[in-house]
Amino acid sequence: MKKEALNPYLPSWEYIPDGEPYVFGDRVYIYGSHDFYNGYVFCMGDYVCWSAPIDNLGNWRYEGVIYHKTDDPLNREGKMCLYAPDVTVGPDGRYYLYYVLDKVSVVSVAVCDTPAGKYSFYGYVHYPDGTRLGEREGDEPQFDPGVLTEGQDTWLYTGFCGAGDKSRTGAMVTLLAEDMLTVKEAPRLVVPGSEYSENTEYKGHAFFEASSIRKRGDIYYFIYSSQVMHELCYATSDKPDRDFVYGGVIVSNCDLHIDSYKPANLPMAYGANNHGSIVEINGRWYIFYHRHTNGTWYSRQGCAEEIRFKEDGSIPQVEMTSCGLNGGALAGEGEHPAYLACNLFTSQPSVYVGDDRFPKIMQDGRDGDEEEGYIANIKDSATAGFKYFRCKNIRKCSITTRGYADGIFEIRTKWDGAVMASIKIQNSNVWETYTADIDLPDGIYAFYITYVGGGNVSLKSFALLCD
Ligand code: FUB
Repeated sequence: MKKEALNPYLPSWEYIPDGEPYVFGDRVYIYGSHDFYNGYVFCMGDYVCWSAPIDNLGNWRYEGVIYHKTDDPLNREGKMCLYAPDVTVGPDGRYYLYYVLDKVSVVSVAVCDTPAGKYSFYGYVHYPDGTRLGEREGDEPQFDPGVLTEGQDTWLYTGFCGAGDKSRTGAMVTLLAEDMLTVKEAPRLVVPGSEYSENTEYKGHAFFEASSIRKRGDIYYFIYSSQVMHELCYATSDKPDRDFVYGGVIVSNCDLHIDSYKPANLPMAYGANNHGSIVEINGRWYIFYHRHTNGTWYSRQGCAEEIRFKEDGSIPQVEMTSCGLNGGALAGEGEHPAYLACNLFTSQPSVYVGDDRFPKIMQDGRDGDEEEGYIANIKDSATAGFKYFRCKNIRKCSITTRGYADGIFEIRTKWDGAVMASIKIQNSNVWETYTADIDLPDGIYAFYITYVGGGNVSLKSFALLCD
C-alpha cells in the first residue's frame, strides 16, 4: 500500500546520516554512515542499508547490516569508526563500497554482487607501486570518498579542509583504473578549501567535506558541504576532473539563506555538519541531507527534499520540510508525530546544535529501541514548525504533552503569524492530550507550535480534527 513519505524518511529511531541515494532497478537505496541514538562520537555503528520502491517513497525496507567495521583489516579490534561511504557499480557490474575509517587517511573498498548484500573487504586504493593513496609524500589525507564510474573509469573525489590548515588545498579527484583500486591519474584539485578560496567564486562557500558526484545529462554536479558545514553546495563542469564552477547552496540544515517565509539570515533549526547528494527517482529530482537530533552532533537522521533545475542547470535552494519525498503536502487530518518538526527554535536564534537550553528531538530507551521520537526540553518561546499539510474541514486541534510545565501552546500557520488556537497544558507524568477549537479555511498550511509558560515540557504529537 502507498504510504506517505515523511522527513526523516526512515523510522524515527534510525540514525543514518551522510546518505548517498542511488536507484538500482526499481528501488532507491540509501548508503550512509550509522550514528547511534545518544552516541558520544560520530558513526558508532556498522553500515546498514535501507531501500524503498521508486514509486512508494514512504515505504522503506531495512536491508540489514551490509558491512561490519571490523571487516576492514586495519580495524579488526573495531576501535575506528566507518565514516561516510559511497557506492558505485564497477565495469564488472559489481557494487563497490568506498569509505575511510576515522583515524586513517586511506580509502578502503569493499565489494558485493548485489546492491544491499553483505559486502566483503576488497582492498585499499593505491598507486601502481603499491603505495596507498593518502600515504605518498605530498598526498592530502583521504576523507569522505564520492565515486562515479563511467565505462572503465572511476572518478574518486575526496578531501577535508579545516579552517586554518594550509596543508589541505581542497576537494581532489583521482582517476582509478578498471580494477577499482589502482590510481590511473594522480589527484588534482577540483574545489578549493577555505584557505585557498579568498579570491575565488567559492569564497564563503569553500569546500569543507562530504564530496559527492552525480551526472545529469552532460553536466557533472559536485556536491559538498561548505566551510559553514550546514550547507550542501554544488559546483558544475562538463568534465569530471576540472573547470568546476560554483553553483550555490542546495539545502542548509538550519534553512539559512531561505527568505520565502522568514528573513534569510534567521536559522530555523539546529544545524551542524551536512552531507548528502542529489538523485533522480521516477522522473523527479531530490536532495538527500541530514538533520541533527538529541541536542548533539552525533545522532543524525536522513531527510530529503524535492529540487528543480532551472533551464541553465542551476538548482535553487530548497527549504526544509516534513514531507520532502511525498510529492506534495501531507494529509492534514489525523495525528502527526512531533519528530516531524522541520523547524525548531526559540527566541534566541542559533545556527548550530549543542546548547542544552534548546528544544531537541529525542526518543525514549536506548539506541535500537523502536521508540517513536518526540520533542523534549521545550521551554518558554520554544517553537516547532511542521510543513506542509492539506487541510479540509479542520475544526479542532490537539496536542499531546508530558512533563513539569504549566503554560499555553499557541498554534500558528506562520512562524510570526496570528495565533489560530491556544491550548492550556498542565503538569503531567504521562502523555496527556489537550484539545481546542481552530478556525481553518480549507487549504495547505504550515503549523508552528510555540510554548509560552514556565517549566520544561515534551511534545509527542499534534492532531488536526474535523467536526
Ligand atoms: O559522519 C562522519 C563525518 O561527518 C562524515 O564523514 C562527514 O561528512 C560528516 O558528515
